Amino acid sequence: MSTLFDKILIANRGEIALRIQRACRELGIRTVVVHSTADIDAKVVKLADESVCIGPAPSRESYLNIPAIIAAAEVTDAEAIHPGYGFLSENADFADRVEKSGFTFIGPRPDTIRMMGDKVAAKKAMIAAGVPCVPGSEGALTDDPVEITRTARAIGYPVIIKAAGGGGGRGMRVVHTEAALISSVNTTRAEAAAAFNNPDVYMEKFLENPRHIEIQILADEHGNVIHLGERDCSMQRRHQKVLEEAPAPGLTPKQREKIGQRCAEACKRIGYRGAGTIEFLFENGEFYFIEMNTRVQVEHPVTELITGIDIVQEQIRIAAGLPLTLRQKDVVLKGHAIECRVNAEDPFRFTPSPGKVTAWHMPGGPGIRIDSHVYSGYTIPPHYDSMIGKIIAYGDTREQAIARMSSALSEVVIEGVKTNVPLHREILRDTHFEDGGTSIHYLEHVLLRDRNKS
Ligand code: MV4
Repeated sequence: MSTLFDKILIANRGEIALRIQRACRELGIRTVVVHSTADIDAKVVKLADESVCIGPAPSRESYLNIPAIIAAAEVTDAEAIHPGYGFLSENADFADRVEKSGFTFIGPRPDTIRMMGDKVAAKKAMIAAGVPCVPGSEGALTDDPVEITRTARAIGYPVIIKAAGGGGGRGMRVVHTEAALISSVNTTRAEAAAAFNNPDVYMEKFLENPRHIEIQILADEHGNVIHLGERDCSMQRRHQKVLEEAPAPGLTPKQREKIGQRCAEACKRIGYRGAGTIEFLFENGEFYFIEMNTRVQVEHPVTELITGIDIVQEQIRIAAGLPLTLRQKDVVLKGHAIECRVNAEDPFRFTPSPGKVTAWHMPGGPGIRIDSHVYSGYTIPPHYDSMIGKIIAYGDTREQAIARMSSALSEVVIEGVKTNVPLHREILRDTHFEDGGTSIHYLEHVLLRDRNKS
């Protein structure tokens, strides 16, 4: 019997459901897995102490079905619910319903989730807490074209208009000239009203060639907050991260310490609880806050490998009301880790490639971690996202991590579906990636453009 929880319900699927289940097993906690009809043959279901089918394949009717998930927790007598990432993980109303139904939500307080979901409110909170932000409008834009024009002139073009209800690249528009300003604001506003049921938009200076660097935070209910350093997630395509690494190439210990402490201090001030990630754009040596994610992230393993901290176990301990297992001075970053997200997709056209995996051979050896729910003979359903696993390489140095990842990628055999493994092999032998520090536009605008040349 665990001193934490006896039983946790995992409200997710795929590799993260398995990751959470492994954390539970190590802590001596039984797991209830909820799944759709499309996931009956999932590995996590086979390995679960109990499982409950909560609906048909479409997410809306299963993994997003709040009453069905609460009912599953009730009938199985689970004590806590882990939402993973995506699906209901950043749904404040779900967190509310979980707690009001008498279960523990493994994540931040519902009000914190709600605040961070409103990007205008999140930015205000971060400014108040001393986190550096992108220069921009003071809160949401008014309806006054004269005032909007004045704001844009003060910031200087190009500017970017973002929806308060957006995030992750949804609901934003870059404006290069005053002539285009008001119509762009109006269009973004209309789209925001339709997509997020919130017409609020705000304005920022558009940073042309930044990197995406994010800080991992852990906060307990006793006022202890620590940061676990940063991850560089700049290698992305259409707002989908492809490869992440920690630490960020070229960041100095001084820079890391400064931004990390600012983030931890901010989380203490806002009374943050659980694991969280503060996302920044990084340009010319400066950090600019853009968003905070109130969930465990796909790329959390790279931080786990360089810190030795199990982030999912910490989430569970925090939710049980226990203090953090470490103080900031005990957090030591050691070595380098790189994660390649493996997607079932056409490596050139990027179209999804679901279906039966007829052969599945994953690499191993020193410094290689595989987080995947796939097995030989598994059928990847077409209803969910195309990520089928992650290959994570650790080394004493970035060079060693790259060498191990390159070697690992050469061992991979996946048959029956197309995957983006060829893309990862290209990235790993790219000289600019080898140098480190490429911007958020590098993969799309340079590497993929040049792919068929030379
Ligand atoms: C920006 C930006 C440039 N300047 N904000 C896209 C996702 C959302 N999290 C914020 N995003 C951006 N905000 C300013 N003021 C460029 C992006 C952006 C981006 C950010 C992170 C990772 C990939 C990106 C790809 C395109 C644009």
